[in-house]
Amino acid sequence: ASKKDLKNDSSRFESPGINFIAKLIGINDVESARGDKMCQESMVKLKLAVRQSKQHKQKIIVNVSLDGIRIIDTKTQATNFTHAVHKISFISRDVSDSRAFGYVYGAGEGKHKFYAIKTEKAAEALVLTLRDLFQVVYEIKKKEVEEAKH
Ligand code: I3P
Repeated sequence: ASKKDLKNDSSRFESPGINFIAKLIGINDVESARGDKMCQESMVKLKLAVRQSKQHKQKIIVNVSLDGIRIIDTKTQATNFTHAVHKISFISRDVSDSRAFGYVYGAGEGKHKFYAIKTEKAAEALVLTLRDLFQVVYEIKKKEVEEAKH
């Protein structure tokens, strides 16, 4: 299939979605919904905190589906977080670490949280998958609006 076909194919995001092996670096309150500098600063802070704790990072599965991002604990298989696509406001690459990325989630009442994640392989694969998911969700919404007009 061509790249374009894949982009518009929502079936890969249908249940159970796509899984990535990763670790949770940490979660931090941030002041706004977006911003590269804000996310990079938060990433550095969280990495320092987890290193100083001398604990292993929590092993997680990052599940990507039409429901959004699910963070699942590898050991217990419990879902720790489900973050709907429309509440994810920003995706941030880590400029100094190809295996790390983060995203900002709108936690309600104007609160924003940054989730910092270390992936087993290059984070770019997960970032690109998320970009495709956002596109697919946008196209589904657009189609629904158009169909409602007829
Ligand atoms: C580990 C090493 C790994 C790291 C792991 C560290 O330290 O830095 O690369 O995993 O983190 O403990 P050491 O070399 O001293 O054993 P990641 O690359 O996935 O971060 P962890 O303990 O949080 O799993």
